[in-house]
Amino acid sequence: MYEGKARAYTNIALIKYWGKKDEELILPMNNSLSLTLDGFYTETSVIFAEEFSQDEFFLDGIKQNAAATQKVSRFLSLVRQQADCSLYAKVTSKNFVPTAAGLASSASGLAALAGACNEALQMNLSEKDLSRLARRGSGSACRSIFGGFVEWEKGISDATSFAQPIASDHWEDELAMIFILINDQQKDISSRDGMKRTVATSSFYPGWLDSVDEDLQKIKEAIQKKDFQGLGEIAEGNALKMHGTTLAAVPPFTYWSPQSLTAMNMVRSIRNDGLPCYFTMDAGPNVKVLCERKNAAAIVEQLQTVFDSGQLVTAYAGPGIQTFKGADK
Ligand code: FM0
Repeated sequence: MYEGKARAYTNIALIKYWGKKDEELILPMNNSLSLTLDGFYTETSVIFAEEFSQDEFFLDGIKQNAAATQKVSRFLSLVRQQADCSLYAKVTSKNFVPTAAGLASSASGLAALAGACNEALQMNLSEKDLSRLARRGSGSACRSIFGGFVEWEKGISDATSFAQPIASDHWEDELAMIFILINDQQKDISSRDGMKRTVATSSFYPGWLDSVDEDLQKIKEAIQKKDFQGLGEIAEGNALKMHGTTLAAVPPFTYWSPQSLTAMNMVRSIRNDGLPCYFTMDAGPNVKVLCERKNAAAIVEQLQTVFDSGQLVTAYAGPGIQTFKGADK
């Protein structure tokens, strides 16, 4: 029997990963850059044992169905191949999120699974190789191996596509991200399906690719200069461009709900009133507000005039993956 456990924190991209050039290897069309957060994380234990006759996946205490287990099982098969192991596994995951508002993230989930497997099977992967492995589970997971600001270099092959931390002199510790949790009843289009449809059909997608390298360059300069306005402007603009591409997909779609627009407008108005803050959004209606730590409480207070306090969660920069011996049973 081989067992291991890992905890990985979620990350939010300031320059988005949007589109794959290789679906199987999960090689992205563009580099992306994220901030790992302390607020939301996944703890995953894995046990490989002779006695198992199939892979099993438990999430927050509930045994998962075939579809959810298949994604995990596909990843486990990759690990088995790489570690030369033929045993089935039991995977037990717990998502630590402040509320049940659809914040469970594939980034923290697949990073934690990769870390737990690395520990259990004594694969002794370097952080770079662990990032490559996590990438195969979910692209954004490769960034959750590291804390703080992280860049995913798109690479040209499995060997060259991985994330790395960005030197920042700990500037991220002075920042915060406020989550505005928006629950609408709309059925979600997963990021995987959404980006695939966009790459295949959106006439705006080439425009995305044309400008993303420049955004990346500028945001890295802003990080070096600790220029919060620069960081926020680039991040907000980049998110809007990503979401713009979905409107020209065939069939078109959007992740925005009316409440997302309300939130975006509020961020602009709080900013115009003198408190610097900027928004970003991913493959869902939640809005994330990037601000300086010293202003977070005042911004939350403003947001509370429209949103319930239960919809507002403040997170700060978080650490890289942590691994533990043994497993939760
Ligand atoms: O995080 O198909 O990693 O850079 O969150 O599993 O590789 O779930 F929605 C925007 C994340 C995409 C931007 O995609 O996709 C970002 C997004 P997978 P992911």
